[in-house]
Amino acid sequence: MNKEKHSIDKATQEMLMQMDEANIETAWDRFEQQKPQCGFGKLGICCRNCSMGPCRTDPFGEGPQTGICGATADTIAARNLLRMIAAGSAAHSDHGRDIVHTFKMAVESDSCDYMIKDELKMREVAARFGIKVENRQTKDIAGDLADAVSAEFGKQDGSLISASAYPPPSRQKIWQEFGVTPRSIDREIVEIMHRTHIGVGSDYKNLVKQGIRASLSDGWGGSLIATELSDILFGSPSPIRFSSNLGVLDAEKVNIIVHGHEPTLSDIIVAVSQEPGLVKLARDKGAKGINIAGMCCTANEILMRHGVPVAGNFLQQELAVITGVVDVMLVDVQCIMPALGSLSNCFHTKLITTSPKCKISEAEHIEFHEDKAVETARKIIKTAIENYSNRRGKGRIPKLLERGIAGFTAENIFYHLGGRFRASYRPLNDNIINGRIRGAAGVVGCNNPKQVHDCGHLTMIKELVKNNVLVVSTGCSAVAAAKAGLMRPDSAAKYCGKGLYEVCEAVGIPPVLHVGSCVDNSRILTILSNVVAEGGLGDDISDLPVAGAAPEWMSEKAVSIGMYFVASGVYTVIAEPLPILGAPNLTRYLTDEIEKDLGGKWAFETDPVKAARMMIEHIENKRDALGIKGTKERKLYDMEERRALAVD
Ligand code: SF4
Ligand code: MSK
Repeated sequence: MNKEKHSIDKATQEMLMQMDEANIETAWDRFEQQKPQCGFGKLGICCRNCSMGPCRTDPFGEGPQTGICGATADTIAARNLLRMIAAGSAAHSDHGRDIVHTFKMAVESDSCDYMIKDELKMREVAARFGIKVENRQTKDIAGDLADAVSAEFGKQDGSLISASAYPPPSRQKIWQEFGVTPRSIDREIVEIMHRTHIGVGSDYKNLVKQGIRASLSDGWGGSLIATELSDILFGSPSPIRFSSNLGVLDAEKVNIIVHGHEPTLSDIIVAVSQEPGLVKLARDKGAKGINIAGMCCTANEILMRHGVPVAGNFLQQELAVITGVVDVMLVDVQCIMPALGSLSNCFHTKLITTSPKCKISEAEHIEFHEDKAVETARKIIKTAIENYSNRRGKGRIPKLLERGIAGFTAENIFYHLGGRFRASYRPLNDNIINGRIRGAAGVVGCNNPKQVHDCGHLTMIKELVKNNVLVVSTGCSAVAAAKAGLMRPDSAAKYCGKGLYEVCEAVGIPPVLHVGSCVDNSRILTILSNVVAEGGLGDDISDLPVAGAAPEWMSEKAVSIGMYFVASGVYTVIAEPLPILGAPNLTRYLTDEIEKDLGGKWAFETDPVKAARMMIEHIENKRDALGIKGTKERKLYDMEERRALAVD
């Protein structure tokens, strides 16, 4: 096996060799079995939205140019794209809804296992949602906030409060004039399903508008609510040390991997795993303790708040089981490969599903209910402890892990960039204006066996920081960066250009800032809004020298994320093209003309160095438009010059 062809992560390569020797198939093997993949599907020009079909159009212009109902390639591809956005937006927003339910329960019940951990943030968020906070009890404010955020999902009139409370006014005006201000979270998703039904709209631009509106209801709505309420309920993150990669598994301890996306169960699992009674039980069974590690975005949630080690990103989930030391793989929702079911049956690992939304036939199901959170967590941990003695041998854990710092948020960046007594985005804006930092890039998203695992993320990030672009990262991209040491502050000396290095060195931050899970892309939106509000870099997000990228994306959530970044004014480059290339007008619109409407646009580039250079070129063009093209050295005044300074 040419393992380098699959991954640049050494731990992954080591495990792939083991899987090959043991003749166990992985996502990479199944990807090979799928080749050649369907060309019509890739181009987005097959439709099965009614039973007259399935239909397809001929991209070479020789065969049919419409489906049976007359839908053109542009219509078909636009409808398919919208349905991807609906699914992605639904996944994020349903996650948000579950957090709202837990928050409501915490507010209403005195005997609940959850409580408000960040009261200050609760008051700030409540004020943003227009709730009176002065001279009121926490419980009363929280009750009003729970009602307000709950209503965002299903309200029938008006528009999302968060979409007018968080983005810059200029951005809100653009959305209003273009007619894409999100109205309510569920409504936009439902309307996508309506509009893409046979015989509703066929104008691709009008269809895309609804995709934009639904994506905005995700980024500035459902995802934002998930982030804000998670901080309130589980505590706002602050910079925290952590370790990452499969080497965080411990052969001598009971290992539980929490995998998926939501923090509600995993946060409790972390707390309960430290109960002396359970630790003693593990010791009685011959283990040295209980080791919790994360996978995918559940990992990012508990890493950001508790420093829980991360075992890996999306393409490493199967590899973790094959180490033979995972006693329980505990999953909630999203990004969980069905293959884990049959795979864990080949090992002693117990795969436990917990959500009624996500059952896997070969898995044990222990349903999680927030009102019995601690009780359920104890049961799951006991199951893992019992299973420890079923291990077959010592297992094989790659001795590879890396350390770093995570836990950056829109709020605490204030302190790191401004110093404890000068909490402000001013130093960040000043360093962008003076050119030490050329701009910022959000590098986010998944892994995809179409790309060499982690290679797209790391190659792009290294090219960006070398050119003095500060990187913020979420999801599996953040895990890739962490495993490669890019979240160590000392990595700035190795990878950054001079200006960015000086800033990282002075402030003590790594060149890649981990800002959380997939729903926490909303933190990036808030950071961009704060940078605009600080002043000096234009009036709108589209004026900023910033860009976004998802170099190894695979999930429908990534399509929604990309669309809300584009619709917020951000140039967004992805590797695998959106499945629209068979629709020439739609492709031209999304990769070019949409910029006139919304200030952002899509680009597709599989070469991560080329993609990074496209982002850097965009950043430099934005600097040019702002009149800050060059680099200004910091001016040090002597006493005479200081006296000469005019004081108003
Ligand atoms: Fe074919 Fe139109 Fe039906 Fe799609 S909606 S399957 S293009 S007839
Ligand atoms: S987990 S959506 S593979 S980033 Fe958020 Fe990773 Fe993508 Fe899932």
